[in-house]
Amino acid sequence: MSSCTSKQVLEKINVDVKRHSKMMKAAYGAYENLFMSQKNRPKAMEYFDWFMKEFQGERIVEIDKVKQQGKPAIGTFCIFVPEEIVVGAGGACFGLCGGSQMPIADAETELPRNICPLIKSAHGFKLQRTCAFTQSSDFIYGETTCEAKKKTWEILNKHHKTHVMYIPHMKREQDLKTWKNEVKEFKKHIEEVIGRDLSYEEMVEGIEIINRKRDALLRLDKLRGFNKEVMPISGKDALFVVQASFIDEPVRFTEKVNLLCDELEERLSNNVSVYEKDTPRLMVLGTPFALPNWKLHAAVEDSGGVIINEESCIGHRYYKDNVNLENIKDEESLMDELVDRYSKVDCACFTPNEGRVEKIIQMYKDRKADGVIYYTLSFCHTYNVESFLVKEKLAEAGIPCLTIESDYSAEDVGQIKTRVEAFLESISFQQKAKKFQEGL
Ligand code: BJ8
Repeated sequence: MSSCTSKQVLEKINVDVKRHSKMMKAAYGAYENLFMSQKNRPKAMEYFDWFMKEFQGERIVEIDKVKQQGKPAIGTFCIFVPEEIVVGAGGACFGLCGGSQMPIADAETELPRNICPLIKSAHGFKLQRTCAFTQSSDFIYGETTCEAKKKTWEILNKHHKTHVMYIPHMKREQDLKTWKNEVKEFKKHIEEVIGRDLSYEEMVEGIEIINRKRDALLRLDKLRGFNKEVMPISGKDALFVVQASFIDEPVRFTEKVNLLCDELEERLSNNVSVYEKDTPRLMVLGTPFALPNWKLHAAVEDSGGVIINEESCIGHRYYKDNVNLENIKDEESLMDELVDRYSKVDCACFTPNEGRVEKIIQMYKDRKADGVIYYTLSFCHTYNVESFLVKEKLAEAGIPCLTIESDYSAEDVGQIKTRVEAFLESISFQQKAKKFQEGL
């Protein structure tokens, strides 16, 4: 597909093409600096390098074709929206832009300054018309997970058709019943776009496609972080793959991730590591890393550490559970299994959110990690408050933890790097002291 065609599509969906092209140049420049300068990258990352260049170009042309066939294109901000239903209808379900500082000043003309940067960034992208995914959406599906989000949808709806899914904040029986009705309503909205009922078989197919995508991501997660001596891929590259999972075509994406995993398996058996054997291996816990938020990963990996897992919605929380197809025999049981799968998401919007801490400790043990960073986007109250309970348990388990609260601006880059360096130094010191003691 020629770039001229991409441009025509961008114009058709009313993207501010000039501003969009400036933004994409800046984003791609940052990607070249941070990603393509890395040494010894897996060859299979070439596809993802191409995707970074084309996700707002050829991918948008692809989505436009989907729409021309009368199939849905749905924009989301949260992993609670059941993408299986959209994919079952032959449509495209994608996460909207929300990881850049660039549109925030525009967003602050309508939103308060002191709310989470993810929401402001996403809203600003709409005001500027610089996210081709937002512009492609038949409608946006918001949810009631946090205060700032649910109020923003009322304002966003003035600019772009926005439906809101009610996500309960508890997981009692009555909450799950309400949730099931919300999933059914979501299906109705998709049927309105396609102008017919969605069949049971189509929904099963959607589930199969997305299950396979999550399986591939889980495979990558294990290959990336379970070996203490060999790190076959950098944390930055693995993060980008997960970020791409929210916008790429799922069947092709799954195939490319599995090819990458094949290569990583080979690297593991041949001891090909991108970092030295004693590099401190960290897990990151907390809020999502929307594309192109690479700030923390860059700080860690430029300071001599490596990130081996994100306990985040752009990460393990997204792909850890699949829909159980074995229990599905009709549409009602299919809806039950969807709700069952989605209610396993341990977002801090739930109270209580039991199980998250135990899961984190288990993940830490499985990976034999050396420390964790509890990362919260500024003004995300749920994750910020919940960090107290998580850190308490981590301390009991003797797990080193650094807390970082940040936004998308460049202002605190130096400060974060200094704190990360000090954290990595203290981990290395403890490791050396342990080895010395063991040698005595
Ligand atoms: S399931 S984490 S994607 S809500 S927008 S809650 S960072 S203040 S994104 Fe999330 Fe769904 Fe939960 Fe995951 Fe905080 Fe910001 Fe709100 Fe946020």
